[in-house]
Amino acid sequence: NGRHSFVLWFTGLSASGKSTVANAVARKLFDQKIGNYVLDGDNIRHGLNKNLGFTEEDRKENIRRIGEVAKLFVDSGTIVLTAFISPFRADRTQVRDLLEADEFIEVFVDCPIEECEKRDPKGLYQKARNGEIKHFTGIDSPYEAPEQPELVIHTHLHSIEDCAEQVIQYLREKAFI
Ligand code: GGZ
Repeated sequence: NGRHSFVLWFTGLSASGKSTVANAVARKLFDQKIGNYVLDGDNIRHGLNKNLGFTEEDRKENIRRIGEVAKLFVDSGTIVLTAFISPFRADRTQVRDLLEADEFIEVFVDCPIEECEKRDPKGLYQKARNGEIKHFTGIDSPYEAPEQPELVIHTHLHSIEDCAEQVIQYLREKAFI
């Protein structure tokens, strides 16, 4: 496609649905023959960022590197979707500032922590509650919700399919796709 590429930056708590919605959006884009790539813990934290943990400093560095990688994707003309907690406002702003104004779309996956904790697909919330994991986001490490996200989606109120469609609708309305 001849259009400009951009970053869809999903942010939210662990188990809020970031990766799942990002991958559903990616599939919808592919169905329209729009090339894209999803960056998430599987391909970043296990590779490029495998030397980083979950201290504030490491998370900051995690997001900084992901921002730089996302920028490379945009420069190459590929739409990139990122799915990281990215709990600190300042770090997300830093990525926003790295890109042009129309290249960064912040998507807040706003799911109450009670619901995330109920889902607990990897048992991490339970471990955090037991003190087996320290600095867990939402338990003993902060999550700073976006103040002006381009888009807010609610995975506790709508299906993954509907959430993904809301993102696609936004992209169409704003002529991103
Ligand atoms: C938060 C943690 C932690 C701690 C391990 N706090 O549900 P998940 O498993 O698959 O998603 C979480 C993931 C968070 O990595 P990010 O790179 O997205 O975090 S950040 O943007 O803050 O750098 C969770 C797992 O890693 N995990 N320990 N202490 N999440």
